Amino acid sequence: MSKPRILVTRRWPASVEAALSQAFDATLNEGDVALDASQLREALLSYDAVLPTVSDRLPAALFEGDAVRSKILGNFGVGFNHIDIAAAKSKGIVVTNTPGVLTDCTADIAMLLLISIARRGGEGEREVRAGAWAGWRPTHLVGTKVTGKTVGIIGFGRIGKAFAQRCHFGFGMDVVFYNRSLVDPAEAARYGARQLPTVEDVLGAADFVSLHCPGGAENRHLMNAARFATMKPGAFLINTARGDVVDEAALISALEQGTIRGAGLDVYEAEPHVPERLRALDNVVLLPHLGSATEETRTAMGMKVVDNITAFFAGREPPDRVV
Ligand code: 8YV
Repeated sequence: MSKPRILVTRRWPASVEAALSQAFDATLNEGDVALDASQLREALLSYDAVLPTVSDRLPAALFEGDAVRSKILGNFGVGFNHIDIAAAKSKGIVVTNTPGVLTDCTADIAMLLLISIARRGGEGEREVRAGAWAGWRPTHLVGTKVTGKTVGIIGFGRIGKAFAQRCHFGFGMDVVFYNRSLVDPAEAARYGARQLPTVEDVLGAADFVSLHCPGGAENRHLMNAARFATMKPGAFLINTARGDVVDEAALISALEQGTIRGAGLDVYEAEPHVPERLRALDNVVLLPHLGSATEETRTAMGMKVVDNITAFFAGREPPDRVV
């Protein structure tokens, strides 16, 4: 029997690409250039499986017609809001993701952003690199103390919990969170956290608000102008979830006008585009979607995709099926 034809849309860790090439008739993206909509459409028509990343947008239009050949999308990542899940489902296409393996590294990046923005790490680094450091003085780049402050988490899933644990047990912070379903208080306490009833309650209590909910229609612009206005004066926003959870234009205005004090961002509404007005601000730390970017995690993510599509083509249930 011939091996299933699969398309890997970007370069993946070498060990994962080797495993895929051994088990499948794999086409690798040697140049690592993001595919455009027509290339992705072509891929769905000609491959048994497409293995997309967050850089591949797969809206409903790409699934239209009867000619789609792909039976599974093995998404490289836990978030899958770049794929129109309803359209995939209507075509009987299975979608899998990679939960669990990127929890710690993404929580670490949220922590990095929290500390950097509070302690003005980005500004300091830029100053030293520019050769502009004029020497130590008591009033130079004075930031905000983290210990003892309140962090408010929106979305208490795996990553939200791992972040809560770091904030409370590692940095002595008070942790409150909003989650759409009720979390057992004993479970929340294991992560050093306490649930509040509404997003507004969390925003009103927190010195740092960190987003850990999924992207997509349900949470689109959850953070908007009205919600920035309910944040504590001098509070900070951290986003390692998805860019569309934040109304970026409203965030920029809130930062420019001092409604909030600063933001640490790893994700943006139209990646890789980062608005110039945002880049012009000093009170932001901006990372290029690094949440899961460690050798260990990217390899583990890839191996999860291998497991998922291997199970699928062997007629077994893929372990991480989302559709
Ligand atoms: C991944 C992420 O790197 O897994 C996710 O949801 O946001 C990132 O950590 C990205 O999705 C890769 O496709």
